[in-house]
Amino acid sequence: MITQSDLSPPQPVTWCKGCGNFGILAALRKALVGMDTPQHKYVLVSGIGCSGKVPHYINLNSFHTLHGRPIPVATGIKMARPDLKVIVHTGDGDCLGEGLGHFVHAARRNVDIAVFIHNNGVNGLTKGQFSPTAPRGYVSGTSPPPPGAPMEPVNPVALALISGATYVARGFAGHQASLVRLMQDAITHRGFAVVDILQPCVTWNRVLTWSFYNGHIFDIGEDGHDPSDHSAALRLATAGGDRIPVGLFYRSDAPTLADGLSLPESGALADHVNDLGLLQQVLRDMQLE
Ligand SMILES: Cc1ncc(C[n+]2csc(CCOP(=O)(O)OP(=O)(O)O)c2C)c(N)n1
Ligand code: SF4
Ligand SMILES: [Mg+2]
Repeated sequence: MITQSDLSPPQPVTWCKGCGNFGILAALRKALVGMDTPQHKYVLVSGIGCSGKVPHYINLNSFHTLHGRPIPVATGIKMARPDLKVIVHTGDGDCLGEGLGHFVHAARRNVDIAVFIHNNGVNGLTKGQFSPTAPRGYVSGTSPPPPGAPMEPVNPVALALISGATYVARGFAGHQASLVRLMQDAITHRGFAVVDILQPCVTWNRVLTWSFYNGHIFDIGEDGHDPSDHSAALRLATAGGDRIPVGLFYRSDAPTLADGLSLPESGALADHVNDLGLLQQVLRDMQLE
């Protein structure tokens, strides 16, 4: 229903040559082109970071929000307009640093949105400081040696699983076919869907590179993992070791946040007619006018 040219944006892409974000954007475009939903039914929400620029590079209804805040904004959009498919593009710093509390609570509430984490182990836009997913010992401007980053990283897949997310996957920016499939599944899933996307930052991260990932990742589907088994998913996510599992870890059906809320008597927010007189009265009461 959507064509590639429908999605072409007016702005030129300014990511560094070779950045993993290109793979994520290409996969998103293919995912949307391969689905039945019309273009006007999608809303993209992003935070601040290199990852946050996705809405500028694809022609969709979009909201480029504040650092750490795309998930609450996406939650509001979904509550007001449940007919829309809401997709969040967020960085590892954005989602798991400043926005970590929002991530956990949205998962626990099973908000019906898809969250795609551009996981590059650094705060790319602000010049490569170590992020919450940087490995222990990672050396950067803000984590000099010794010891480099002095703590264990956040594990987005394990965190999503224990927080209550009902679709949890990990993809790789370099594996287009499987990333497209995971994105489509996450978008169609009813509930909080997370895809942790491994994304090389070629400018700042000299550890988590294309060749590192190509040499370490393996597909858990091919190893016979059962995505309905929550304990097995958590064991896989926390196994450690040299090999990095990618694919669908877990999927289940559960009531979403909207299922637990009844509409107010006044009806859905999106159907309200704005009463400017009332707004002016509020401003007057607050002595802002
Ligand atoms: C409220 C707020 N805090 C901090 C910043 C500074 N800031 C901008 S982008 C960024 C980090 C981006 O890292 P990440 O989310 O991993 O995105 P990437 O650039 O790596 O895609 C920070 C700390 C900001 N703009 N606003
Ligand atoms: S700084 Fe890193 S994440 Fe940002 S565009 Fe460049 S390569 Fe990509
Ligand atoms: Mg980052």
